[in-house]
This record gives sequence, structure tokens and C-alpha cells, in this order.
Amino acid sequence: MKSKLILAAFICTFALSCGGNLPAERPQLKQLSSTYFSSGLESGTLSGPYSTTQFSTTDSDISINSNPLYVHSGHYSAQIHFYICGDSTNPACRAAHQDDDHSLNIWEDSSNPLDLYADGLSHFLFQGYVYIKHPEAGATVDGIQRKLVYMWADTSSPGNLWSCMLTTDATNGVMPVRFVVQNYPLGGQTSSYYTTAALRYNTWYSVEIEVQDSTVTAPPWDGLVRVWVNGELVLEKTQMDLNRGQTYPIKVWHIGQQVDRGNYDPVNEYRFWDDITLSAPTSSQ
Ligand SMILES: [Ca+2]
Repeated sequence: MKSKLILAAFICTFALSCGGNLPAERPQLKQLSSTYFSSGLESGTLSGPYSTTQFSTTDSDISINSNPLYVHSGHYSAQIHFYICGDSTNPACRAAHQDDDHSLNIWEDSSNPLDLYADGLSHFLFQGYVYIKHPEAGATVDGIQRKLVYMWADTSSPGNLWSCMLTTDATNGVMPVRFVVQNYPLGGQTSSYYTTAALRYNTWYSVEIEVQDSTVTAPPWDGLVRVWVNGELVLEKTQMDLNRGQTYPIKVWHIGQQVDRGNYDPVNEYRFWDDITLSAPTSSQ
């Protein structure tokens, strides 16, 4: 109990909004009984057992890892390498403010050839385990924004878009995790964000994100977000205008995307994911 109190105090140090009476149980999770996607990467390839196409398999910076140091369970995990060189005189190092985008992708969009399931989910639970390896020697450690999971409502219809994400910054080796809502997927206006927990390098974390879109297009909103880290509920926001008054559900989950630097600091680091699951209430099918 004492450790939980310490954790809660630590989380509230970073939190913009600490809910106070967070429920001990997670009844909402039990309702999310329909599994749309689940993989522990145990096929040993990026063509997971549930689909040969949902994972990005053409990105040379994403590979299968078999080093047990970086496997959460079983024999394999997914490894993502983020790299941006830091020489301002070398065009290959690109801009000072530069992102590097790599992600495992789960698609739920009938307009996309990778789609296998429904045309988006308005209520879902994403679960996965992430390990952020300490940046390699010579690479910058702090000052990097790292998106963990970037979720988009649509990828093809400007004006019909919204997105949300779990992202981190880094200071002195600590990475506060923020849940962010945007009204546009690609660098759009950030409408709200909430700090949740803090991660450290070289540690596996269970990350769970429940999102339920607002069912109305005008206030009072009824959107819902819950985030758990290592099973602890670290964010619960209700009555949210999540989907910006629109009715478009989330259609793509970018897992791992991205790193984003603000200057010419060199980026060279690895991130690992394992045991990824996406589920939804049966009624959402
Ligand atoms: Ca595994």
C-alpha cells in the first residue's frame, strides 16, 4: 500500500488533473471482449499470426528482436530503430527540428488494402508492452519527444480528422507520459493534453489505453479516456470532446511512432514492443 501511495504522489506531481478517487476495479475492460488484434511476435517475423499485412514489413528500421534482454514474453519482440544524425552541414541529417517516423501499424479502415476488420472503432482498448532502451553512446538522451502510440481517425479526408496519442518528453532520464488530443493527425492543433505517469529507460512497461468517442456532436460531451501504466490507472477523463464533434472513429494505430527533436542533437535509439492487443466491445463490431 505504501508503495502505491508513493506512486500516486509521484504521478500527481506531474499530473495536470489528479482525479482523486480512481476506481480500483477496471470494469470497463471486462466489457471489451472482442479481440481485433493480438500478437506477441512469436511467429518470429513481422507477419504476425493474425495477419500477414497489418504490421509494417517494409520499414528497414523495424525488425524482429530475439535478444532475450529485450523480449517481454516468449522468444521475440519488435525492435524499432530511430536515427537522425546531428551534423547541421550534412543534408542527410535533415532539419534541426526533425522527426523520425517508424511504427507498427494496425489498420481498421476499409479504404485501406490492409484492412481486415471493421471500419474503425469508436470504443477500444489498446494494450502493449514497451521498452525504451537508453539512447546509444553519442546520442542525445533528453530533449526528445517520443510518441508511443499515435491513433488516427482518418488518413484520407482532410477536415474529417482527429487524433490522439500517448507521447513522452525526457528530462534527466525521466519521461513524463502525456495523453494528447489533436484536431488533425499530422502536427495539427493540440486541443488538450494530460500528463499521466513517468517512464524510465531500460524498463518494460505495460501500457493500456481505453478510448470511447463522444457519441454527441455538441456539448455536453461524453467521450472517455483511461490510461493504465503497469496496471495502475494513471488517467481517467470523462465528458471529453475527444472526437471534436465529429463521428469518425479511430482507424489506424501507429505503435511506436515517433521521435521528434528540436535541434541538431543526434538521435540514435531503440525501442521494443511486445504482446500487443487491440480489443473492443462486441457491440462495436
Ligand atoms: Ca514476444
